[in-house]
Amino acid sequence: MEAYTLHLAMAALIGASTVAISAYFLHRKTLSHLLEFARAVERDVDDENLHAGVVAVDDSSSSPKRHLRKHRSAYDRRIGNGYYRRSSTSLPDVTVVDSVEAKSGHPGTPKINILRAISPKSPVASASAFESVEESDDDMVDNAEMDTTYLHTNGNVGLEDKNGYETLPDHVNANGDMIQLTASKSMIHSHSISGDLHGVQPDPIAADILRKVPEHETFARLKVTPLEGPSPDEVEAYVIVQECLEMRKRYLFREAVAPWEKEIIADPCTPKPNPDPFFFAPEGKSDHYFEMQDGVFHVYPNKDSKEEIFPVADATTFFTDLHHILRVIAAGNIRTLCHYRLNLLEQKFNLHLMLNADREFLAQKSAPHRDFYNVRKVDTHVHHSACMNQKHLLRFIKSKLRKEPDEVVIFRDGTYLTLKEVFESLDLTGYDLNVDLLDVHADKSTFHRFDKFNLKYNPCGQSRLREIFLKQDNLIQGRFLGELTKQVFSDLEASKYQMAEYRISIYGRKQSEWDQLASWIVNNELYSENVVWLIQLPRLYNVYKEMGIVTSFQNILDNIFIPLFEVTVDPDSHPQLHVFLKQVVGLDLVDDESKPERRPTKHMPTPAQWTNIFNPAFSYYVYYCYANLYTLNKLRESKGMTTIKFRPHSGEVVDASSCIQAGDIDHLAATFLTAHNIAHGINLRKSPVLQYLYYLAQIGLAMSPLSNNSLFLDYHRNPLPVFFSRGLNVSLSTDDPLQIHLTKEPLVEEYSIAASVWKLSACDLCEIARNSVYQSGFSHALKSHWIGKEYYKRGPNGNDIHRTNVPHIRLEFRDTIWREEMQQVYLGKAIIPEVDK
Ligand SMILES: *[C@@H]1O[C@H](CO)[C@@H](O)[C@H](O)[C@H]1NC(C)=O
Ligand SMILES: CC(=O)N[C@H]1CO[C@H](CO)[C@@H](O)[C@@H]1O
Ligand SMILES: [Zn+2]
Repeated sequence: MEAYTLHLAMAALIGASTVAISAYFLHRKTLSHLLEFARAVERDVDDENLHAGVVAVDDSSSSPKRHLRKHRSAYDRRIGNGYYRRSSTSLPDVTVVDSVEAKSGHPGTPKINILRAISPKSPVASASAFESVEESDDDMVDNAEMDTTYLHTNGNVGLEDKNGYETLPDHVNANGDMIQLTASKSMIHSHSISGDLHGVQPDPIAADILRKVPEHETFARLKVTPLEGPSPDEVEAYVIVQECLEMRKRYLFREAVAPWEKEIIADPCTPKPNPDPFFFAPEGKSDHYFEMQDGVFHVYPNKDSKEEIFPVADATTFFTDLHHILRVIAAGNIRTLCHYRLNLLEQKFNLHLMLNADREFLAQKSAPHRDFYNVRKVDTHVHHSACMNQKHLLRFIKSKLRKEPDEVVIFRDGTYLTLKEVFESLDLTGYDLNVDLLDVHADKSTFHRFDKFNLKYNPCGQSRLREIFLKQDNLIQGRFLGELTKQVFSDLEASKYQMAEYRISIYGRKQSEWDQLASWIVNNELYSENVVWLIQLPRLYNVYKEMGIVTSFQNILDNIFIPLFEVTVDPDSHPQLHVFLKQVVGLDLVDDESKPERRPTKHMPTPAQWTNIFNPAFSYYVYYCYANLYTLNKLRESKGMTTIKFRPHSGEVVDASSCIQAGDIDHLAATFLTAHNIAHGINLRKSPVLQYLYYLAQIGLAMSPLSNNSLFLDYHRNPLPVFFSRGLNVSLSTDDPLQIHLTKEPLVEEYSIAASVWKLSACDLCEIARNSVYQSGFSHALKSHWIGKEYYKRGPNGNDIHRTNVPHIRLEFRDTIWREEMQQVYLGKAIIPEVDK
């Protein structure tokens, strides 16, 4: 402290010396004998103290002196030269003077002498001392300081002075004490608007906002402490909830080595785009041997080994666990408890908003550059066959009809037809075509009618146009769809901040589907830094069975998984597929969830035994896809390849009859155990227990309120805003832009409507956008770049407001509440690692 005071004193000393030239003239009389003294002092002070002075001025903003000077200089400049002396009267160099006094122990004369005495000594030298601090406007400050010193130490100003400072009020000159008083006031004031006011005069409010360090945001924290611990009944219920969470942990596939441990990203500047995404280098075959047993592939290190290396829970265990979860979900006391906890979560969020919404808003303002428009958002759920908007499709059809009328595009009724002939056969010209005629939009007639909705995939109600333009396995090898897709990609790239995960179908009718799809991707060079792929499997066993394409459910599993295991063991066997799989991040299950189905029992027929004409239940599909994918991922990971997450559609359909069947609840229970995240999940609103479990496990939900609007649920009844308030891990997605959206940026349309209907704030939108990046399957490097270097850490530690525009306040709130909730459920014994793996 003492050293600090000394620094300050020296700073004052040097500052004073610059301006003391004028004092020199004013106080010529006393100069000569003071000069001696000054020289004596200076000999001691000289070099090192000059440095000390520099340090003091350079010191942190905690030095009151610095604030004052800066503030003063700006103020002086503003009011103009003629007035600066007036302000100088209130300059609080008193502090400094006082400390000199205190130090020297001689109030009065000695310090005056020091200050004065230096004045004749080379002012150039002292000025240069200040230049080294890069304060160009210090001259004025120095003058001002001099004045104060002068006034303070000598109340009797000479007549010549009075003339010089005509504007000074008399009493100021007359009374040093009074000046001192003013000075301390101004000190307080200047503290409040302290800051870096170099050069320009910024708007004080904007400056105040921008200067705030987001990490140090303060906000009203909620501390809700129940008076007493949970009752024995509640403890029992919590233990059951714990068991469910632990069960999910046993099932879920997670990388043994997390991506951020594998690949350390020191500098998350824009990752370089992959120059050659379709490059294939032969990698050779590994010894792994795989074999199908009861519907699940088992992997062995080699053909002779009997030791299975990636075991996964068997079907009986899964269905037993599923039944356990279903029983838990139905138990009355657990339902009541979860319902209560969920409501409490919602109210806590509301309270948080009431207390802190303004601060969140301020924090967002303080993040330079970022706003909702330039935070990254991923469309986490969109079907590739409907990824373009209808106007785009229409324009594309017209341009093809104009530019390539003679292209042979289809084989129908024994003849090959050119594009022109197709339109003639439909009795249409390019000019006739309009969006209404295209008729791909969902409307009232599709509400609750999935069959009709799928008809809408056919432009003009014509499966011919669909086959030509929206299929990849047609006469032109999907060239048109490829071109259309590329246009969609370049629109995305132009938007820069929007990404998409397109879901594209594999049906499981034949094994060659994978190679066809991969070669379509590779031959059309469908690659974009803004896009990754998901594979969707339509649950259509019964249809294929009826058509005689398959004999048992096992056929479908073989068709889907054999090529995947082959290419993983030996990439050279399907080079294009190997390259394509690097861009595939997830596996999805799709179909009409409103179809009635029978709840599986614990002992189900194996897939090979499943030869009847009925479609297996959703959870049956889920188990076999999950189990094979789990084994596949383990194998891929062990070989350093990318993995494919299980991300099915689930809990989508709201159907009156399903209340009785509770089939949709089965879906959500099955995906609770097995899925990385799910699409939709709106039926969670019907089951408080599942909703609570999805909250605790923070399972991602990719919700599409507009899409479900046209199909199953009115927009205003969509549970998204409630889920969001409660802290479920939700993102917004478009699902089917071709049928649903009207603008060129369907994802922004989705956000925009959600924002206006549900009054979501900019902070809410940015939080949802951030969630969408988490839920997506983009690479670790891209995620680091998009949402922050340490994004994988929990809560505010993982946030970078400069990238996400989400205030720490919000994430700290979410994290605190979630931790409290986990402790509640685990009865204070939850172990929550810093990093979620
Ligand atoms: C949200 O879900 C995704 C997976 O879908 C997960 O990676 C992410 O960590 C979750 N968010 C939180 C806050 O746990
Ligand atoms: C429409 C809907 O309910 N949302 C889901 C919502 O509906 C569409 C229809 O495909 C589904 O495809 C979505 O998956
Ligand atoms: Zn969908």
